[in-house]
Amino acid sequence: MKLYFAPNTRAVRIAWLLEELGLDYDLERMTLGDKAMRAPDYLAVNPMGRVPTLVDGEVTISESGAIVEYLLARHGKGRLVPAVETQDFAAYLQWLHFAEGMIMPQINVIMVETVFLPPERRNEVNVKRAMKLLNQMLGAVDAHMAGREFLAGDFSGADIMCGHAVIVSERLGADLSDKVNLPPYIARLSGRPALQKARAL
Ligand SMILES: N[C@@H](CCC(=O)N[C@@H](CS)C(=O)NCC(=O)O)C(=O)O
Repeated sequence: MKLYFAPNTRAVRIAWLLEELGLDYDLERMTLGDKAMRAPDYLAVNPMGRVPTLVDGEVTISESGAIVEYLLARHGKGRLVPAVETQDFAAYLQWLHFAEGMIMPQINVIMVETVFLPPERRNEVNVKRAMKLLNQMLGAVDAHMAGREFLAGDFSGADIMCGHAVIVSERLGADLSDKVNLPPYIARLSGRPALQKARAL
């Protein structure tokens, strides 16, 4: 298996999962913003020129949430997914998809408007709106986490997807002061050796 990876990106999710599962993989290390990500040989692997991408034999797959579901279905041997007949399974799907569907769109706007655009093209209104929405989304995670250690029963792929989005939100300066359940959740996830390994890649 080969993981196209760049540090401090969504590719950390996949390295984290591979480490949790103890699967062997080769790392194709890239750098965000580097020309190599738009080079024809990489565009042949991922036409968006983005990371993560996973190549597993004949399979090439991108989209971090899809890769998480693929790896767990194909190589997970039942680990890190609640049983389908339990209520936790619905929670697992909901929070796994909440990451890219509801949290990361706000992060994208904040990154574009505070880092990627040249100062003269940045729009403060967009940042404020994205921060407000981000706060609402994190509020939903916080409310769900009351009395829970993880999003869907035991630690699962949902924590890798949504937990990573929560960690990134905190790093970007999201206000967690009224979200009592999120700092301990972040600490719980950050203590996992598999995440520490993925972050050090
Ligand atoms: N929804 C995609 C997003 C992929 C994505 O945008 N990745 C970013 C890094 S976090 C990227 O490769 N950006 C490079 C670029 O925009 O040139 C996923 O979850 O995998």
